[in-house]
Amino acid sequence: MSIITPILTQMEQRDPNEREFHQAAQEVLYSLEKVIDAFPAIKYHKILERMIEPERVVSFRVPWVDDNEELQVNRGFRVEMNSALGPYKGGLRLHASVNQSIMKFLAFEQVFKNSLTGLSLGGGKGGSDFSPKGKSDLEVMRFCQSFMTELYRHIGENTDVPAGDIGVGGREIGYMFGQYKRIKNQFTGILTGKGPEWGGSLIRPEATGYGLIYFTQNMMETRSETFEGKTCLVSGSGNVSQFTIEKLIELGAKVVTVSDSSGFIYDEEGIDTKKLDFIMMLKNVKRGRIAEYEQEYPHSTYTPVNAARDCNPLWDIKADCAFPCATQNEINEKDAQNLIKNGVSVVAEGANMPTCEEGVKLFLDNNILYGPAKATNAGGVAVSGLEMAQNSSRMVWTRERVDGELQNIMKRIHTMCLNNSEQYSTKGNYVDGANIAGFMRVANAMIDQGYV
Ligand code: NDP
Ligand code: 2IT
Repeated sequence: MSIITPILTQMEQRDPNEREFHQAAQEVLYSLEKVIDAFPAIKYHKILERMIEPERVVSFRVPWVDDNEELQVNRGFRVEMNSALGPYKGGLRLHASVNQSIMKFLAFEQVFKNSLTGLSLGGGKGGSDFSPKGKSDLEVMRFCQSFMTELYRHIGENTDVPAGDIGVGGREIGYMFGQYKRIKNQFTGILTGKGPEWGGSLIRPEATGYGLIYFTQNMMETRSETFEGKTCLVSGSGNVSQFTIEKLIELGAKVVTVSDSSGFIYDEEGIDTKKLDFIMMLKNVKRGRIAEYEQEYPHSTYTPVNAARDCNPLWDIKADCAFPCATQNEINEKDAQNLIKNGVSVVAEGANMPTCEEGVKLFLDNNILYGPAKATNAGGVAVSGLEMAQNSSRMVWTRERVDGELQNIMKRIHTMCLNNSEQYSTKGNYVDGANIAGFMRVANAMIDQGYV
């Protein structure tokens, strides 16, 4: 019997309701099965058993008062997964779906992603089931202040450094930073994604989307391909999607879709920079719905989400490349089949774990250039690491310097994934490559640091 079988069984028995966490852990453990025999220390030091158990999970009450002067109570989390490589690092998600399983899956993925960046970053994730959608600025501020009034005691520039994720952008980071500073009377880099005038790094807002495309360029180079003239599908319309689209336009690709949780836009003519400006204004300033794009550009079509459908029609549009940038499990098995049937040759993930297990298998079996999230979207946290470096040295780096570092980091991650896939699995299986490369660095650090 494989050594991972009892580990997975115990994990499922301990927390039977944590479906997303099981999905993330299973994928990594199946990849590691291929290296366990070559590294007996993994078994001896119980590295796998320790890695799937968070170092700490904090769950707390977040009371706040809405605009009708009614008290609301949400649940806050911080999962501090692994600190072998550095302070816990990872985003905060504010979305109605947030629960412990989603927090643990995201924190688990973050450990390997952060390891791949080559920086000194442990892994963590946090958030709340509070949804900023439809809330006033003051409601969001009161929520963020209450959230930080508990979170502040668990974080610190050398302990745990949160950042943004779904529902957390510059506005939320600002309110949380202000509350931390007020409680502690300290101006320190305890969050990344800050405003550029008060400690934020240039290029941090762009970093995840840009990094995704830099990584994909590296993958495409292995087949002597470029983005010029390629038709691309992008889902989501938030931070990651916006800068993915911006970079794709710059490289001569044609992006024909964009979406939010209510539906998607198909623009056959392609989204140009002017249309992207409209999307950014709509989503970041007006905080409106993507359906409004159709009113502004009537040649496009809007398709609302239909929960009764067994697949998402966005993924059934003929294209060369697909970039899921919204949320977990947004590509199911049928969606993956549709993408393959329509001739997609590149799938690279901006969102965390956007493809279900069966979809991942289909992409690998069909020779798709498939870039898994923990490698492809690592540019965001990598520039967060650069923000931490700037904060501790009290320096501000230029856009060109940060962008150059980001490109180098994405190139290095690509090379590492490719080399590890060739050495331990099949060359070009970036799933095994990313899981094994990310794992080895953390495992070695855990062995060096003893049984903690
Ligand atoms: P944003 O909140 O800026 O945007 C999220 C987008 O995804 C919105 O368009 C949102 O639509 C849509 N969305 C969210 N939840 C769902 C859902 N359940 N079904 C359909 N659509 C949904 O978040 P980000 O762009 O920052 O994050 C997107 C993804 O990228 C997430 O998976 C995140 O974990 C990942 N990521 C983010 C990084 C970052 O630096 N921000 C770094 C690495 C990964 P709506 O407006 O209707 O909610
Ligand atoms: O999933 C992610 O990597 C993020 N949300 C960014 C984390 C960070 O610390 O910048």
